Amino acid sequence: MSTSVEEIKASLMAAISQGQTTRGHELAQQALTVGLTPPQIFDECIIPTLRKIGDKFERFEIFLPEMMLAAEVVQEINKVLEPVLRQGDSAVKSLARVVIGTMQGDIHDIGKNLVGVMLQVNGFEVTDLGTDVPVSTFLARARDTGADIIAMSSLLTTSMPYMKYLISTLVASGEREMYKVIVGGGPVTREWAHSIGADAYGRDAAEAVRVCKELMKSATKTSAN
Ligand code: B1M
Repeated sequence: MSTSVEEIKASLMAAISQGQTTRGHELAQQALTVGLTPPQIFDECIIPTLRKIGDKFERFEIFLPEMMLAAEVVQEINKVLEPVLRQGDSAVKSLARVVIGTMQGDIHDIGKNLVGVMLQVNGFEVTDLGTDVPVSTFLARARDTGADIIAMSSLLTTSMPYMKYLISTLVASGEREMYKVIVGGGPVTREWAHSIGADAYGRDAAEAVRVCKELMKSATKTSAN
């Protein structure tokens, strides 16, 4: 990879850390021009930088306003990346219907949005419920839309128990078999997913797409048997 690509990546990471929104927008455009793809920009620039910012926040080296500014830069960068991601949008939306959202009490949406867009691009019909979504809303919208998959994201450990609550509510109402359930987000692990009875876990957006495709294949096989 040429130096200029590395320079653009480094500058983009610095723009996020320093809360420079306009510069972030320009550098995202430059990154695309030199051939970086939106997933590469997320994986190699945005995610590692936000992780570092989170670590600094935890060590009280930076405070909430700085974390908010960094998130604003990423939202701006996303305005450049999302249309490019969507250029590959599958014309046929036939794989399955998904409702996705961030759990109650949690307003983190950068990762959830990325997962939602990647699912759409790969042929899923996605209803994005946004953030701070109560379990009752998740269930009502899953029923209304005839969803096949309920996709839950948590970035806060305090919002994770709502994932468990949603699944136990499905069990209690006799609806558990009607939906495949996938969970993900920073503090969520494969072990947690298993322990609450979810069908699947996605470590990142790419894995979420792969796993949702597998879930739908196994659902077809089961219903055919
Ligand atoms: Co918040 N925050 N934050 N924050 N924030 C974290 C999550 C934290 C880990 C930082 C830290 O202390 N190290 C910490 C949580 C600690 C904990 O719960 N144990 C934290 C905290 C404490 C808070 C506040 C409580 C701070 C305060 O007010 N004192 C507050 C809570 C607000 C609330 O939700 N009620 C808060 C607020 C904010 C901002 C508003 C400033 C902003 C969010 C802006 C926004 O999202 N619109 C923010 C940010 C930016 C972060 C960090 C720095 C970055 C998160 C992010 O977007 N990452 C974060 C630090 C960190 O994550 N290490 C932190 C990039 C994103 C692409 O990754 O979301 O993990 P992620 O998504 C990935 C995968 O996880 C996966 O795919 C994505 C792509 O690879 N994935 C799924 C996600 N969902 C999935 C679903 C799937 C499958 C895969 O299937 C359904």
